[in-house]
Amino acid sequence: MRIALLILALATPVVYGAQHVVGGSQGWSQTGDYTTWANSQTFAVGDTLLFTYDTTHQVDEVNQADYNSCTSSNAIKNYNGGSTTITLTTAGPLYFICPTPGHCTQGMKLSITVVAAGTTPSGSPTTPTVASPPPPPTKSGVASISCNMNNLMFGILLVFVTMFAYMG
Ligand SMILES: [Cu+2]
Repeated sequence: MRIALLILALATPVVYGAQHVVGGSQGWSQTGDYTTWANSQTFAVGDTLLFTYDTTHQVDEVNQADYNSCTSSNAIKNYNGGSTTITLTTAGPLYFICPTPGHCTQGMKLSITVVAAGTTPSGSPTTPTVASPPPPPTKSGVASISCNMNNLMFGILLVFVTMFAYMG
C-alpha cells in the first residue's frame, strides 16, 4: 500500500504536466522578455502556466489581432489577483497581454504555441517527459515467498493434526 502511494506520488507530476513560471524569475512584469522566455520553453497540452505579478498588472487572454495591437477591450478572459494558473487544454496558439495602459506596448505580452502532449517539436532538444515507475519485482517476490511460507506452515500444521488424530 505504501509502495503504491509512493508510485502514485511520483507519477502525479507526469500526469498533470509541467508548470511554466511565466518570465522565469522576472515573473509577469514590465522587465520581462516574454518572446525569449517563450522560445526557451516547450508548452504541451496538460502543462500549466503560472503568472505571478503585483497588483499593478493583470493577465488578459486575447486573440492574435488584439495581441498584435495591444487591445484588451475584447479580452477572451481576464485574470487578476497576483497569482494565476492557466492549464493548457488544447494545442495551438495562445495570446496574453497585460491590460494596464502602456504595459503591453512596453513588452508585457506573451504568445505561446501549445503542442499535443507527448510530441516534441522539431529543433528543440528531446527530453524524456514520461518517467516509468520502478518495476516492483521485489514486491511480488516477497509475496510469493511469504505465500510459500504459509503453505509450509499449513503443511506442518496438517502433519501435526494428522499425527494427533492417529494418536488420539
Ligand atoms: Cu502590467
